[in-house]
Amino acid sequence: MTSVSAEPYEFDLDPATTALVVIDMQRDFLQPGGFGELLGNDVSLLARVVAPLQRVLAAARETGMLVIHTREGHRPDLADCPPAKLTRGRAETTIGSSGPKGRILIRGEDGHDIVPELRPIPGEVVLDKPGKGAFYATDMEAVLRNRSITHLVVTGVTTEVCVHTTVREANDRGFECLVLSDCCGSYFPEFHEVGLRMIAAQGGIFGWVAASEDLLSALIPATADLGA
Ligand code: TIU
Repeated sequence: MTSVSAEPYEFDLDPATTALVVIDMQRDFLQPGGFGELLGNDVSLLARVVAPLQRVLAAARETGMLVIHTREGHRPDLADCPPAKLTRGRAETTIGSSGPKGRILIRGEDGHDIVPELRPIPGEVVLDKPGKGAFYATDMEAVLRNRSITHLVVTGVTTEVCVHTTVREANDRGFECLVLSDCCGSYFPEFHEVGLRMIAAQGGIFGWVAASEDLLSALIPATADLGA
């Protein structure tokens, strides 16, 4: 068992029953010409998440933690895309439209895939989701229960949208969630800050929040044990 210094108090985890969840680190959200930019956002704001997340991903791989990468997107025929999601924003260019990285938010297209710096390796779970939460219309819960996972370290983008929705879904299903503040990002810095505060407030109403350094310093002894 490893104890991570966190808000509102320490988060105890066992790497064997913990999954690192990396949410939607896709070109469509992080690079120009994708869904994030289509929504009117400055996508460069998310770049700061990549380097700390690379370090956490390396530590999770080292300690043998289950790693789950999610991708938000839809079938090429859009059969799984609610009309409400398609028409929201009244933009002419929308989900399924052609862009510089292929069709926007469509599975199999360049923009839908994970940025190269965080590319999944064999043995890691890549979970495609049509909504904002990782549990809605996916086999996320089955994947976690089959591996006896009870704790989640949640990272990715965006803090107040897909990260928050996933943490709320996980919390209601009984999973303990630690959100890493510098491994999540938003197009709205103020939403990021307040979104994190919302999670840890009220005694940890949805979970815990820590900086990646706090997780890494707690995992280092576990990493050393593996090599012993
Ligand atoms: N728009 C926005 O902030 N986010 C999304 O649409 N999806 C995710 O957060 N992945």
